[in-house]
Amino acid sequence: MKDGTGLLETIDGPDRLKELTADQLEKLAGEIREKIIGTISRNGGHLAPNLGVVELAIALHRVFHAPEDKIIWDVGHQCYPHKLLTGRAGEFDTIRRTGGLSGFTRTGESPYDCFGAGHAGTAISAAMGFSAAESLSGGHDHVVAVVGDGALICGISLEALNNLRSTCRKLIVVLNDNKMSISESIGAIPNYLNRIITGRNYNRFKALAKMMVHRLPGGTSVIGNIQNLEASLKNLFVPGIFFEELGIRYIGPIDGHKLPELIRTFERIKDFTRPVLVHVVTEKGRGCDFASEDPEHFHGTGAFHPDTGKSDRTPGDTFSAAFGRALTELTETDPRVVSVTAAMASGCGITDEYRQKFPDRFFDVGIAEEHALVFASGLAAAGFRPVVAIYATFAQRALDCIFHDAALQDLPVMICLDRAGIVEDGPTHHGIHDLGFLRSIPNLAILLPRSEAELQAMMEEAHRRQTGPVVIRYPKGASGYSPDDRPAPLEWGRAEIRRQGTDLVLWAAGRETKTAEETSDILKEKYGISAAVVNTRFLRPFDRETFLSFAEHMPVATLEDHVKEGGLASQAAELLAESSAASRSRLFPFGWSAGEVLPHGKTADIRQSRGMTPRQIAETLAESLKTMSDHAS
Ligand SMILES: Cc1ncc(C[n+]2csc(CCOP(=O)(O)OP(=O)(O)O)c2C)c(N)n1
Repeated sequence: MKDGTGLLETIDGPDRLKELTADQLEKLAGEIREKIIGTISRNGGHLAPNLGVVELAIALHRVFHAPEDKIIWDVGHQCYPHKLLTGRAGEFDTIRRTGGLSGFTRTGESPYDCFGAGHAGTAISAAMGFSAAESLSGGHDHVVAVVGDGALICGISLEALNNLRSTCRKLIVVLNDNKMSISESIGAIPNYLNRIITGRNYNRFKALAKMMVHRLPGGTSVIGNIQNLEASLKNLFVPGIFFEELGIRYIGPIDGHKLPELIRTFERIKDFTRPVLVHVVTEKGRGCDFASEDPEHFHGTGAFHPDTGKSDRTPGDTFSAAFGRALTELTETDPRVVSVTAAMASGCGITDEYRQKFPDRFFDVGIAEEHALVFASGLAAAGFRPVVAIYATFAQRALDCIFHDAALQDLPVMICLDRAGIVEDGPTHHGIHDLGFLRSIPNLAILLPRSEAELQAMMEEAHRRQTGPVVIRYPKGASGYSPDDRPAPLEWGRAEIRRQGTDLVLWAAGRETKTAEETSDILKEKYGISAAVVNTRFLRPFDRETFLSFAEHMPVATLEDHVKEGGLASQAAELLAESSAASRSRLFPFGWSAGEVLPHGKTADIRQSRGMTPRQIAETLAESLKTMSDHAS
């Protein structure tokens, strides 16, 4: 090591941190920030959350002894400094790339990732599991859960806090409070935390009282009385009384960028024999001007210029943007329309302008998917027309609410599922199981737009005729259809025949209609096979008539960006099984396999490696048709 430069390269594990001086630790923090900015500028990823926890990760790994001590990062999106400090600096350039490090904690990746994550609000419960296991097995290792202020308000986190004192003798919760979820944290608990941070009255009062008492003759003997007074005043305005009342010792707020203070605090509390919450105040995007100035944009980002934060990509149209446009139009034209999101406004295409224009009709309930769905159901029951914007994978949290509250009561809630299909972030974020869950729920219509324009048309139509709950699901990004490609008028429950064919029908879900059209082109050009293409449009109510009219005469291939089990392929198989077409038709399902945990990485790579490109699908189908005709002759 020369003059403290290149320190990061020498960090082969957290033990190395224990040898460094205070100055070296500060230097290391700078190097970690540089490494993260440089790497994420190329690979994309969660920038601002990670820049905010550099000192916190250093302090935790300096004081605790992972992997024996367990450090559990909620969501896991802020685990980059943790990865850099736990022997993964050498591979860090591969983060989020195909075959590279995951952008979240993942148990298979390292013993230091003791619990995998991706969805918010699980760290305290998981840490409680580790802590209870320590007690049961007579162990003495420490367990630390690091939770953001956004994730703290998740139902699971609050359920865990409620259960903490009665279940765990020892556990450390680090509350990483940067006042931000993806957007600003809102609600009573974030407000309360904010009051603790800004409310200096109590601290001032305490310091003043102590000073005055010491100056009094015999002052020290009065200290006992003052402490009694303090105990009663605590109930009025001590910071953290909320946690104290739950049986959790509250420490803080402390500056999350002052390493000595962090280290001192963790050293002091690590052997407490009751649950403790350390309230650490951090700045999202710390040390990078553009990220700290716009932490919402730089929460999760694609590639950018490392000096300016600017991106070369010209933003084209996307499904999310089309959703935002249709939502704006509906909100403008019908006073009953309101929108609800669970902390995903910007990702879902709900723009700042929309939020400013309709402040009373837009509800961001925080990371509370279950509440979002039941709240929307209440609004619908009261005569409003709620539109819920949520990512497909996070909607899984609210399945029972979709079933029990929206669907059983047949309420007009429009549930728009963004990021349905595979995404770069990996298994926790792929939206490829929703149809399997949703297709068995009564009263629920399920619509699958093939393009941005069709999404808008579906939202308008669903709103116009809506009597019960509707799910509209669409993927991240763009459809590939030109903006001039106008969808044919929608007929409720009817599929759209895109092109006729004589040898085979490619029956596609949503954007896979584009894949089917490209496949059909290749089949024609390369193999002389004439393939019809149908855009499903409605998975429920399903267009049985059109489906069977094709299946009576030709084999069917289903294409979906979803696992084959439970989605379109299952729908097709069920229909064939109950109709006479089954004896004549063959089904070739194309989609993901529920038996495999799909990795992270470029979606194009995932498609390619699983035979899901148009060229590969065409080749598979051509071979299958040939085998069929060989058997027949
Ligand atoms: C169940 C669930 N809903 C939504 C998300 C999307 N999401 C990822 S990070 C995040 C914000 C988390 O805020 P906080 O816990 O305060 O952490 P910070 O990013 O501020 O460090 C959200 C909403 C998620 N991961 N899981």
